[in-house]
Amino acid sequence: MKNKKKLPKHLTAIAALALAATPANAAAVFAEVTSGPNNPSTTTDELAYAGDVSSTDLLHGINGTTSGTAFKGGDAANLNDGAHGSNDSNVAPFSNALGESAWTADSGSSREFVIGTGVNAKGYDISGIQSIAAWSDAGFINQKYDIYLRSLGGSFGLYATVDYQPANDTDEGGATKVNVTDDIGLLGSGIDAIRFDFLDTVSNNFGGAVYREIDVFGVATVPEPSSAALLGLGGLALTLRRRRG
Ligand SMILES: [Ca+2]
Ligand SMILES: [Ca+2]
Repeated sequence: MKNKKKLPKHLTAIAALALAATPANAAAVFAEVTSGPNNPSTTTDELAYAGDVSSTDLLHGINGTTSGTAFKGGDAANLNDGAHGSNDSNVAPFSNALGESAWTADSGSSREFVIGTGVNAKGYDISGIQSIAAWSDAGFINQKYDIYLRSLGGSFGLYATVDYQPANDTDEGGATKVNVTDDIGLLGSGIDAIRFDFLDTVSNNFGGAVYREIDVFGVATVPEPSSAALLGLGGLALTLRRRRG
């Protein structure tokens, strides 16, 4: 009887390496800052993070879709239009600043973005999310929302909940910024859509929060390493056949 080839051991070794490379404790990391909260807030407070808004992130130019409770005011499209908008400084009329904002309902508003399959038809690697809220009062700078990620060909799954509420509910304002990253480097890979479900905050019950922008950062997912491993196995099999020949 011929000696059996060693290929199964190579397969076992590759599988073991793959398992060893799989991180065990992926977790969201939140970096949260505020200007204020103050009563009254100042123009400096409200525009503190205006320069951080991105117009080159994955959501830029994408039409979002609202579901659940309608936004309270402004325009939900302002979540990803690449612009922060002006301050309202607690001075009427507020219409200019509100027209440049996305004011969520007290709870239950959702906004979904389909970012697509990307240049490699594999979806996107998501490396970070940034959300900025700013308003002069009523605690409308308090941020609380669920982040849902959808894998290409899959369904939405809850990634993490942002919950940053430094202002009290009636009179404080300013600005807040939350940056979400992951301790293993990516929030998700092969992602083709993202959804934000806005949750109830301690803000005035007249509304939830006044968001100026939500940015999603990442790049198109590249073909999986397993493809390269398969190519390597193919080369090994070819070598074995040549040896036999
Ligand atoms: Ca905006
Ligand atoms: Ca943006």
